[in-house]
Parts: sequence; structure tokens; C-alpha cells
Amino acid sequence: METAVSTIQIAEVLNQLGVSQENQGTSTGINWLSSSNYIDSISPVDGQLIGKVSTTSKEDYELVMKTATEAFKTWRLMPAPQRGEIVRQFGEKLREKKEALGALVSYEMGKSYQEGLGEVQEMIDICDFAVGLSRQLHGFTMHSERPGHRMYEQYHPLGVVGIISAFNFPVAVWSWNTALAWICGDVCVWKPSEKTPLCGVACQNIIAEVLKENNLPEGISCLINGDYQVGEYMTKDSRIPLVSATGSTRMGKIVAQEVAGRLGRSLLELGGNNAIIVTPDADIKMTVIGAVFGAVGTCGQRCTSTRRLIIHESIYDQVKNAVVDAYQQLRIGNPLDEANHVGPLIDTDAVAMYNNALTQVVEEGGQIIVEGGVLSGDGYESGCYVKPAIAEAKPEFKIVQHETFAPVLYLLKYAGDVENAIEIQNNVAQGLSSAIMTNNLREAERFLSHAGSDCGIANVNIGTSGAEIGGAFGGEKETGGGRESGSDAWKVYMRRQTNTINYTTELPLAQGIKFDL
Ligand code: UN1
Repeated sequence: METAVSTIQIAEVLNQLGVSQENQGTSTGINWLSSSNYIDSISPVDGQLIGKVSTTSKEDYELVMKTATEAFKTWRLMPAPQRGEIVRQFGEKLREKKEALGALVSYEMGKSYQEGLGEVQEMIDICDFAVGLSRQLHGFTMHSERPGHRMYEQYHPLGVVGIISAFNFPVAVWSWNTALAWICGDVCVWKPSEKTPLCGVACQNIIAEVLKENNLPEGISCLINGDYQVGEYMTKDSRIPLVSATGSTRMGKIVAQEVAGRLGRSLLELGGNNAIIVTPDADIKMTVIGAVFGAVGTCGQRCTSTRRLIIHESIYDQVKNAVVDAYQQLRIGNPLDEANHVGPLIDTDAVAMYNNALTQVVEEGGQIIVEGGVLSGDGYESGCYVKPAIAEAKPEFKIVQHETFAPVLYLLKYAGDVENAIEIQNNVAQGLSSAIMTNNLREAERFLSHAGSDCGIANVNIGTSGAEIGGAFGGEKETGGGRESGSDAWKVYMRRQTNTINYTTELPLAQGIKFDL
């Protein structure tokens, strides 16, 4: 049976990653703290208990913070390119462990093995990016208005960075933050999702090995575990100048308010309600691939998942039929079996939200055109496998305005000009990712213009998900406004300082102020 096979393989995988069945999940870096409360990690793949991870008590947290704060004192003095060398070694270890970590991501979170590998690849890529960046943490120099003065700015490390990450990208999002934070001279305390705690332990083991081999202080990378209360230790802690949080808008609002209440900085990457606009000039074949991968990839649980297709009325039926046909080819099952396209949802709560979306869209007057449903029977024992569904709907439906983290795709029709489609696309609370499928240059440029998409990501002729790490990642409005990963996202992990140096024997004041003594 499939389940048994994956269970046996997973034992090997855990072994390779040094993850045991009972993990002391609070790491001060190299050493692990013991605790008596545990979170169970249940695989959505087969409903099996994979292992347990201990939760972090307030006392343990204090120890972690002490160790991290100590480590920062050393780490910040190490030249940035030398910190880059540590991140390079981390990237090398990830290359060695790519298959094992990809399989654990797949088994603990439920995404396909291919996507698990893709996620680890994102970690490797951000390490490479960070290594180069470690030689480029540059500020500007400006001309001073005063003679014999030099003015420039520099970036300094911030301190302890808190990272709260979500179940859907249980390892990559941490690495986007840590790889940058580390080369910037910060140390990190990470609270992974309580739904994917073993991925956290596996990653911590990999970096702890690198730290040990380099004789570096504990506390450069720490791991804490638990629910929102453990997250609150960090959001309320004024020793943490930056909290980077990825997850729901509901969670982000709480984090933002708590961190802002102490005038800390938060970096938020929250919900999306991503749409693809399909214009009369779209390539239908490309549209279908982009839309179907966007809607069902990771079982609709990416923050970049495609939730709405906004199709011009003149090609509506053609696109609808092509997408519906493609859905008939989808194979749903054990994500570790590479023949399957769609794995399970994370848990039965997610299944309930999926069911609710399908009920609500009908109640609001929508029409289901690809039936959903929860799968049962052989291979589906976890109760988390659902059929990707499609509904014809109206843009203003409450459920269409809402981000349901599941494979439910809404088809919306527009008439007239591309502006009408852009208006529908923008008329939601979220602003993460967006795309247009068109071969018409004017439409594409209007979509990208100041009056175009209001999202952090706007793509032409590709889907909404699968962003590369080289660009800044994040979005506007209820997506939280933060940017992680590439481009100049590193600046949020540092503090900026403006320096003015006088190399004369006079002390002229700026703005021409005279102050003679
Ligand atoms: C997320 O879902 O939180 O663009 C991150 C993508 C991936 C990252 C998604 N590179 O789909």
C-alpha cells in the first residue's frame, strides 16, 4: 500500500536529517533544551503521527534570548563576506540534503515531492543570493553643503530578528529571512508553524552543524516551538527590533499592532487573493497551464495561489472549457508519488474551510462547474484529500473577496476594455500577486502602469505563483506591505546610519546658521 511505502521511506528521511521521534524542539543554537510539553506532528498524507516536538516555555525562551543576544555581539563584528561564507556552507549542506528535506516537506506539509524539492531549491538560491550580497551591503555617499566635510550612510546589523513562518512554505520562508539577516549581521530566533514543527527541527540541525564546524557561538540561529502564545513572546519583546511574520491577515494584524505598540519593526507577508486576467488576445494553452498550476499547486495553499480567473466574455466559454478539461486530468493522491498532481490539505480544519467556501459560493448565487468533495477510501485515510473545484461567481461575492486556503477557483466574466478587468482584480482587500495573459502590448502595459495592478507582484504571460527569489516578494493592502527575499529587501534587516565627518579645523553649521562664541 502507498501509505506503508511512504512511511518506511520517511523513517530513512528523518534519519538522514537527524530528526527523531521525540525532539527537544527548543534550540539555543547548538544545544537543545528539554521540556515536557509536546506538539504532535501528524502527516496530512496518511494521518500518521510522524513525531513530537517539545514546546518552548517562557523560561526556555529567556535562555534562548540570552544566548542569541550574546551571539549577536560576536557575529556583528565578523566581516560580512565572512558571514557570507557561513551562508555558503549552509547552502552546500542544503544541496546535500535536498532530497531528504524535500521529502520531509512533502510528507509533513502535504505538497508534492516536486514542490518540496522546489522549496529546498528556493533555500539554496537565497543562500547563493545572500553570499553575493554579503559583499554589497552598500549605502550612498552624498555631497555635504559644508566645505571639508564628507557625508555618507552605512547599514548596521539590527540585532535579534524574530521569524514566524507558516505551514505552507515550512522551510523556504525561514531561509529567505535568515540568509539575509545573517549576512546583515543579525541573529535569528525562529518559530515555525506548529503544523510543521519537524521541518523546523531538520533545518535547525543543518545550520547547527555548520555553526559547530566553524566554532561559532550558539544563538546565531535559534528555534522555538509552540502556538501563538510563543509567537507573542517575540512580538512583545523589545529586545527584538524586527519581527518577520508570514501567515494569515488575521495573524498579521495582531503581530503588527503588538510590534508597533513598542515601536518595533515588522515585516509582514500575509494573505493574497490572486487573479489572472485573461483577455481576448491571450494564448489559451499557456493560460490553462498557468491557471491550473496556480489554482491546484500546493493544493491551493500558496499565498500566491490563483483564486480568481477574470475572463473576457468573448473567450469565456473557450477558456472555461479548456480549464474544466484540464481539471479532469488531475491526479489526486499521495504527494510523494510523483504521478500525482495534487496532495492533501494540511488538516481537517482546512477541509472544513474548503467545504464552507463551496457551500457559500452556491448560497451567494454561484454555480459549481467542477464538483468538489472530500475523498475517502484507500490512500485517502487522513481525511485531508479534496477535489479541486471550480465555481462561476461574481466579483462582489463575499466568498470571492475572501482568501480560502484551498483549491477553489472562481471564474469571473468581464466585458469591454482591460480596465474593467483591472478594476475587478484590484477590488479586493488583498494585494499580493496578479497576472495578465495577453499578447497585446497595450493591454500588458496598461496592466503594469500606475493605473494597473495594485499588487506587489504583477506578471505578464505567466501565472500568479512561483516567484523567483531574486525579486522582492510581498504585497500591498492586507498582504501587509512587507518585502522579503531578493532585490533590496535586505535593508529591512539593518539599521541605517547617516555619518558626517568634518576634516577641517572650522566648525561651520549646516543651513548657514551662525553661532559664534
Ligand atoms: C508563500 O506561499 O508564502 O511565489 C510563498 C511562490 C513561491 C513562494 C510562495 N515562490 O509561489
